[in-house]
Order: sequence, then C-alpha cells, then structure tokens
Amino acid sequence: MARETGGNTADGNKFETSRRRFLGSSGLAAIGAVIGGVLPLSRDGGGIPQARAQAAPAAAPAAKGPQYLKFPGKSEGLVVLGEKPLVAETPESLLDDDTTPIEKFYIRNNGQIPEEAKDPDAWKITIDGEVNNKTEITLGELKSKYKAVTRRMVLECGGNGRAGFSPPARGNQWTNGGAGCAEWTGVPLADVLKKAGLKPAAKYTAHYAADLHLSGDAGKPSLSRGVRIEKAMDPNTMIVWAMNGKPLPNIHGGPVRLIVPGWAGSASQKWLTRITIRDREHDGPGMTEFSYRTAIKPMVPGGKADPANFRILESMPVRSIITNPANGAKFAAGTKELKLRGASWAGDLTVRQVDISTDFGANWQRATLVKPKNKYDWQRWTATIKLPTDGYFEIWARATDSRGAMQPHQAGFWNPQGYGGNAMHRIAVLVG
Ligand SMILES: Nc1nc2c(c(=O)[nH]1)N[C@H]1C(S)=C(S)[C@@H](COP(=O)(O)O)O[C@H]1N2
Ligand SMILES: [Mo]
Repeated sequence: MARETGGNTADGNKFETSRRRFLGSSGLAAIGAVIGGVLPLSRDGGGIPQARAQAAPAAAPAAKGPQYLKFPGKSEGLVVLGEKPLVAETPESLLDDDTTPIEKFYIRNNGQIPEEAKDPDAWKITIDGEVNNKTEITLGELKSKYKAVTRRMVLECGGNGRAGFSPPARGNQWTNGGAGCAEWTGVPLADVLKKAGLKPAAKYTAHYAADLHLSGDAGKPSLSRGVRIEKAMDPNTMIVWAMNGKPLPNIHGGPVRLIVPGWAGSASQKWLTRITIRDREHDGPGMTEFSYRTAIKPMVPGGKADPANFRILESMPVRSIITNPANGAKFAAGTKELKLRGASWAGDLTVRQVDISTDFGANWQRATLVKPKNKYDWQRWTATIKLPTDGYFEIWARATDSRGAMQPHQAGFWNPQGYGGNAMHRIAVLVG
C-alpha cells in the first residue's frame, strides 16, 4: 500500500512525503490555506502514529494528496476515501458545529447508491421472521400512526480511526472523520416491533435495504447487518425519515433508514426495506469472519488471524476531536492564549472527562464539557490554553469514558479490518 508505515524517518524524502500527507488530509485546502507552508506534526521515529492517523487514503498515490468531494449538496471540504463505493470523511475542523450540517456529514456506502424515491411516503418496510404479525408498513403510515421523536445522536463508522493502525488494516483509511452528530426524527424501532409482536425465540435483527451490490446482482445485499434484540428494543434505536429537520437525503439512506446509536454505523441500515427477526445471530454480509469484529485475545499486528478469536464490535470506543482551531492554524506573534473547541463521545457510554496537553503529553489540563441534549448526543467541550512563547506547538486531546477507559496514544489491539482505533487527536499550530 502506498502509505507511510512508520519506522525510521531519517530519510528526508520519506519525511517530506508524510508531511505533505498529514497536512493535505487535514482539510486545509478546503478552509482556505490557513498557513503558508507545511507544518509537520512530530514523530517519534516509529511508535507515535500521528502521521499515520492523519495520513491520506491508502489507495491514493503518494504525490496526489487528498481528493476532495464533489457531490450535490455536500461540502467540498469532505475527503474522498473511495469512489466505488462512494466513501467520504469529514476533517475534524469541519465538525465544529454543535449539530453537524447535512452538507458536512460523512458518507459511507458499500454498494450502489439507489435512485431517489419518487414517492417517499409510499416506501414500504416489511417486518417478518420471529414475529406474531408479519407487518408491511409504508413510510406514510409510520409517520401518521406512530409518535415521532427527535434526538441528536452520533453516527460513527465502525472503522473510524482505522488509519492509525500499523501495519495498515484493510478498508477505508478513516482518520477521525467517519462520524457526525445530527438531529434524527422518526419512531423508536421498539414501537414497531412491539406492534408486530416479538415471539419468544426473537434474538437478533437482520436489516435489508434497496441499495444494489456493486456487482449489480439484485439477489446479493451489499450489506446486511443486525443487532441483538435488546439493542433493537432500546428506545434510542430508531427508524428515521428526517435529518436536521429536513427529509432524509437520498445519500444518507432517504427516504428512511435505521439509526442504531453508539454502535458501528453499519448497523444503521440506509434505504431500509425489511427487518427480519431471527432466532440466532445474523449472518448477512458484514456479520461474519473479521467484518465489524475485534480480537478477543490480542493478536500479533499483521499476523494470521483466527476467526474463532473474534467477536462482534458493538459499542464504539471513546473518542475526542479538536474541531477548532484546525490542524496547521497560524496565529499572530505574541498570542499567549488560545480558545479550543471540540467534541467527544463514547458509544453506549458517556464521556467523563476530556484532557488537553500542549507539551506532548507531559502535563494535562481538563476541558469543560458541555451537557449533551440527550443520550447518544456527543459532548462538546471547550478549553483555554496558555502558550508560553511564540513558536510551534502541538495540542493533544484525549477523552475518558464513564467506565474510566481513556484514549490511548496509539491505535492498538490490531485486527485485520482495523476496528477500535481510537488514538488521541493531535493538531499542530504555529504562533508568530
Ligand atoms: N443500505 C445500506 N446501509 C448502510 C450502508 C450501506 O452501504 N448500505 N453503510 C453503512 C455504514 S458502514 C455506515 S458507517 C453508515 C453511514 O451512513 P451515512 O452514509 O449516512 O453517513 O451507513 C450504514 N448503512
Ligand atoms: Mo461504516
């Protein structure tokens, strides 16, 4: 793969390459060249994954730099990680809004993007399997027969943070931008399942959708994941048709999708057509072998993986990002204080604490956490840091979840498809 894998960086060319990459991928071009030249983040010659965490997509040729998205209704600041299927992430500095605007929300597809529905309210969803009453309900009926709720909740790709792994893990090389927090309007899935009547054998859901497999084979789902019935019955798991008060855009699964907050985004089926209740763990595409699974017993990075040693990734790990200033920001000489803003979240848990360091992790100060709107909302944070002199500084942010788990310095517990990478976020700034 054409990407920096760390190791000794005495080689000047290699270092130049990596500098260009983490600058390029930070969204600087999109926000109008806040700095004049390159501003590298420190490396320790092997262990610290920052260069990798900020690296460009693995597939991109070294000299090319990031490719910015061109898609109707979407910000050109999003970075394309893959074109077929279309995948694009949001640089951290574009996640500075309390509610992520639709135009800045990341995109993750596994198959072809369906055509926009002509008559959204006629869209049908089937509930079958281990239920007493097989149900077919239109979106129009969902809206009129059930009580709608709106919640602000994080949606995060299971592979978020994957670019931090060394050796590189298989899949889209997300930095921290496979996440966003939007206002979702819809009905709790539990309300619909209760009406259908779960049989005692009901153990797991299986989600199906209208997007075709990349091959175009209509009999082959591009992705079909499911969740334990307890998660499906959680009142925060929703069938939604609106995002930030607007009809759910086609690219985000409109007219109707699932939102399974706190868990790998792949469970949040877009273009939802059917939920089959199963009496056992689902085994659709995306459920088996190393997909959305992490190692039970830690394995040798890059080594041979044994499928029997893997379990399904459910709740996502704790993460924090610095959303302002942007990586590479430059400040006037004599600037002694900077106000920081960021966001943090922790899957099914909450964030207990966010800490900031301006001296490479020697000392830490606590950020102020803003109260979330509801469960599964992200927790915005602010902090004011003092800078003793002009010059180059790095700002590191790390969050700790409600059970005490803290973000590590580097993505660990390597697994073939790179889940659970939640290394702390770092940015570089220049004063004077
Ligand atoms: N039908 C369908 N649903 C899907 C996907 C998909 O490819 N097809 N991708 C999943 C993955 S992996 C993620 S991370 C989220 C991304 O949602 P977004 O594109 O709205 O950000 O949708 C999930 N739902
Ligand atoms: Mo995902």
